[in-house]
Amino acid sequence: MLSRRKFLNLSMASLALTTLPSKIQSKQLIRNYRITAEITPHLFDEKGISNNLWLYNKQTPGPLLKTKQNEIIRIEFVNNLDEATTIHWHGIKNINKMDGVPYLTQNPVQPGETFIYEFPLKDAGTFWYHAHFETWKQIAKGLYGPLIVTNEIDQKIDDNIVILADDWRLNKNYQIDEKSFGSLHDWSHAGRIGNWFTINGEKSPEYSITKNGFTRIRFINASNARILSFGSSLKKMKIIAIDGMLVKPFMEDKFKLAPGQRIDLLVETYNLSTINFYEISGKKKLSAFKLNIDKSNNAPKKYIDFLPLQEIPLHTKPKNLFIHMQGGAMGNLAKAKFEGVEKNFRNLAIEDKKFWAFNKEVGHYDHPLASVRKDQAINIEVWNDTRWPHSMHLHGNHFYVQSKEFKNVKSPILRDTYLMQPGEKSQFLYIADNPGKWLFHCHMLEHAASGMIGYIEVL
Ligand SMILES: [Cu+2]
Repeated sequence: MLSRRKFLNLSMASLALTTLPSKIQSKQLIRNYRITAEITPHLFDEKGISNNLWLYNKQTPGPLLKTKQNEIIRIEFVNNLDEATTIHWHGIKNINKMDGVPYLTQNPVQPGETFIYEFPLKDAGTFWYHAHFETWKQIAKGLYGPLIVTNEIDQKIDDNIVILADDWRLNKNYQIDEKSFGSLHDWSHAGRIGNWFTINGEKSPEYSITKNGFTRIRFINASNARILSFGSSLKKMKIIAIDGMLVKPFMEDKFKLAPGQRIDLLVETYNLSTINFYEISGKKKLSAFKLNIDKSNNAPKKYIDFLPLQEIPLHTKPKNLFIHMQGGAMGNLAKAKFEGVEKNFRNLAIEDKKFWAFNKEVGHYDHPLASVRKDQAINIEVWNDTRWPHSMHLHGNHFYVQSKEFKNVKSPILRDTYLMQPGEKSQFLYIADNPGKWLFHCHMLEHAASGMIGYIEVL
């Protein structure tokens, strides 16, 4: 175990290297995309077409946005829905006004309106984008897609496979179950858990990969609330990146993937002919996807070197912020403040549909948690004092956390979304080098909608 002091030194040092450039340089290449949001029919199953999905560019997942590190992405976004929406770029150290949080960083994009999102990609890695307006409904209806930023490491990779997993809730007619949107039970318990598991919109797809090659598999969990868990026919899986950030590679026989999180694996095929991946969070092991090794396509031998993060001692005393998470079913939240009024738990539930609080205050998009000065080292001390796990996400920043999520990694890792177990206390360490209002919330979307949300302002 690292001592606390050593942990802080290590964390602050590495973070100091990841400052966002203050302005976009004109020589940077701009990648242009156009994205629309619209009602789109989709065939999940031969027995019936789902005709109430909301998708980007009429496809699920939304289009793969691909850029190189240090390029600029420019997305012309058109809202063809009949409700307002916004897009959040999950995991990107974004410019605050491009972060996509309605009422906090931008006005909602109204039906028929166009909004231009334009920002530099400072980090290479696996990211995703999704709707951030009534997120619990808009993501459940399909408004999300992958955003992949590559760099020189990816040139040595033979095959890149994005695995965007979702846990839909369909009714017996194969439509998105709209009746249960806003279910008080979901909002106060584990969130909206689905009954129809897909990888890239399909059941158990298959992909072909190069023999003797390197395959990078980029897992993204777009579920509203289900904590996915993946296993495979490989004895061990090599994890090379977490939430978009490279890690010193380590092996696990299975791994969890909470809503919003990403994990990248590096698979070396050797003499195998197929590799099967399974989703193993439920009672029944589900076939997730299959890789078929194409023996006619033989990659030349090569070696990939992953540079670990630099460690330079840095002596900064962080500012401590305290987040005491309470609420939910079987919880200990007797009363909390909502919009300035203190109410007991029962009244919050009945009158306001609120169940969760940070520091005895029920949050919303423009609920301030703290104000800190730019470049201040921050230590968010989070206590999950509830009976439920929570997938805690900080916008616009990655933080160091002594993760308890893996068996075989002991040192602090960089995450933007950390899965906290009931009762767990943890510390999220980062340098607040990105000015603006950054949302901090549970990525179990029903929890965020019913109070587990607020923002940290960096001045
Ligand atoms: Cu939660």
